[in-house]
Amino acid sequence: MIRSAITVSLVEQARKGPFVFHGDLEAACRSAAELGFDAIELFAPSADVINSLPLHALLSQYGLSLAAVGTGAGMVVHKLSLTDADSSRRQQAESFISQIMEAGARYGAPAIIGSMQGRWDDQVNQATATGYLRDALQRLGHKAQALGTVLMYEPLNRYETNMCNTMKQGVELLTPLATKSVRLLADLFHMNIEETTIEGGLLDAGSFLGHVHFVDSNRQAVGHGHMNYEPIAKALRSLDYAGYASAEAFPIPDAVVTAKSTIEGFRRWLR
Ligand code: LER
Ligand code: MN
Repeated sequence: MIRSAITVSLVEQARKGPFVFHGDLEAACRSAAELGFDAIELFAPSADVINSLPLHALLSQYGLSLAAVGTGAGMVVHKLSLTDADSSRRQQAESFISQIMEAGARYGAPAIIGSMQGRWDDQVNQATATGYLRDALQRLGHKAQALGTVLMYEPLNRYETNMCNTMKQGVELLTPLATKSVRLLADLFHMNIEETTIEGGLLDAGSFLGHVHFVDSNRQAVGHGHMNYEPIAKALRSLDYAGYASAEAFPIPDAVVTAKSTIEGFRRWLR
């Protein structure tokens, strides 16, 4: 069974980012629970912040799970990436992710690597950057396994990375790893830009598929753009996908409308 989740950001620098709820964790949990979501996905400034939150109490009070924890603050706030030319910056990036992984694992939640994959450029060529990324994913994947969790790797559209843009490239990146604990995150917004068909991309991900960012073509809530969900739902069913469909959407016109449209879309297409 697919479970529903909705994003909450506590990162001041990501106020304008594609997260449904911003700033107030308790209000977000209350709304998510009232609307019937199974879980929240948390975007926090650091592991220390996650560890200082009354997360356990809020999740149990509102009957929610933690679907995943994002690591993008490492990039947004500190400009860290796993493919930086400077080895000490790469190390800092990996340690930032590692700590968020530990914080999430306390709640059974995997960490997500999206923007922290960085990009190749004049200073680090494609092969070198791919090697840096693969080595880091391998170490982090082993760590995830030791923590009893997995790590989600997210291909992004071409305007956000040049590492992996499609699910097929993601599979090629992950297949040589000695760990099976790194999975793919399929974000429908990025896939709408990069894949020949979104359902084809999901089938390419196949057994690597671990998490879905459930959103419309314009990064608004499901139903607010021109995405065709019927073949997407069919592809997810054919994969027996049983992870989260998490709303990573702009709160347009506001968080409550976005959350309501998402849960309606979730019930229509994925339940
Ligand atoms: C991260 O999940 C992602 O999809 C990024 O594009 C957000 O900016
Ligand atoms: Mn995403």
